[in-house]
Amino acid sequence: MSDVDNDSVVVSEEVSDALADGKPVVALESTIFSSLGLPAPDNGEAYRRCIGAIRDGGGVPALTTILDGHGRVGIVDDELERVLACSRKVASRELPVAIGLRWEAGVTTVSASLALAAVAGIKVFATGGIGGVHRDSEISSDISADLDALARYPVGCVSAGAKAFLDLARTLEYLETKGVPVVGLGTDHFPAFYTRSSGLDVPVRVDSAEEAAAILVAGDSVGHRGGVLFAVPIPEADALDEARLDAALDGALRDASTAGLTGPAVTPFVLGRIMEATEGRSIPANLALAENNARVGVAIAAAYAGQR
Ligand code: PSU
Ligand code: MN
Repeated sequence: MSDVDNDSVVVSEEVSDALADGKPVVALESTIFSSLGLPAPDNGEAYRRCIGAIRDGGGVPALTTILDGHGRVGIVDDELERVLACSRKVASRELPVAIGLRWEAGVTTVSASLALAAVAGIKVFATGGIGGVHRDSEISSDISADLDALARYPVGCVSAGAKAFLDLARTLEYLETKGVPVVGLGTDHFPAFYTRSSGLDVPVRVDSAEEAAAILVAGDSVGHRGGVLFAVPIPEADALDEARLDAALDGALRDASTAGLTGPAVTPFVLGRIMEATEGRSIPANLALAENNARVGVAIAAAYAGQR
């Protein structure tokens, strides 16, 4: 392992060698692979498929997480079980807490992962779906830290949009306010995670990894301070039926409100209820879109490495 700056963030040897050699590297979050994101054994399966897609694309995966009081970028195989079993959520605001107080383990959300990727100098990050503006945010004030992290860290984030339990129109509005480019990859519409379209337009469409990478390269050269959100629809064959899903989402949100949950507990609770309400159909869809995003991520990272 080699250190970045100090030993707060430890970048694995494989990842730091790849970065030094200008090879494509794709950062991943760890919450999606923990019990907060997917039930076992699907979480391990999701991880293996994402890693496989990145390696098949000629890249190096960099899982971000917290272990033994360090922010970690890249793990070795025998550390994986600790990550999969962890349920201590680390968003960007918990990064200083987890490292400063030497938490034994923590799983990073999109916001914390973007922060760690930026520290390590990784330009591309892939996940399933980002957090966003919650439907009741005018009452709860619940807006995911993922959105501010996208505005802050100079990393391209590949996601299948965000789940429709969020207010996607206001999520897009917030990203515009914060100056985050939202780019549909092969689509004119912002995807809604399990379904290919939310019905909302994306402001920009590209049709290749090369074009996506060109936006990142240009961002570097004009001093664009934050990241870019690349929105990739779930593959057609894996998409869920929209009507059935809407019923599941409404039930999940009602249950969350009855349970009186707030803060970081909301999203994992709603995810769990959606899984139950779709009788598990959401899981293969989730794995397929995460793998697809990892595949797109490595293509963008490779194009970025080539253009720089
Ligand atoms: N959306 C999903 N699956 C997930 C998450 C979101 O479909 O696992 C996780 C991600 O780690 C994301 C986090 O960054 O939830 C957002 O949580 P919150 O809404 O508390 O910001
Ligand atoms: Mn929240």
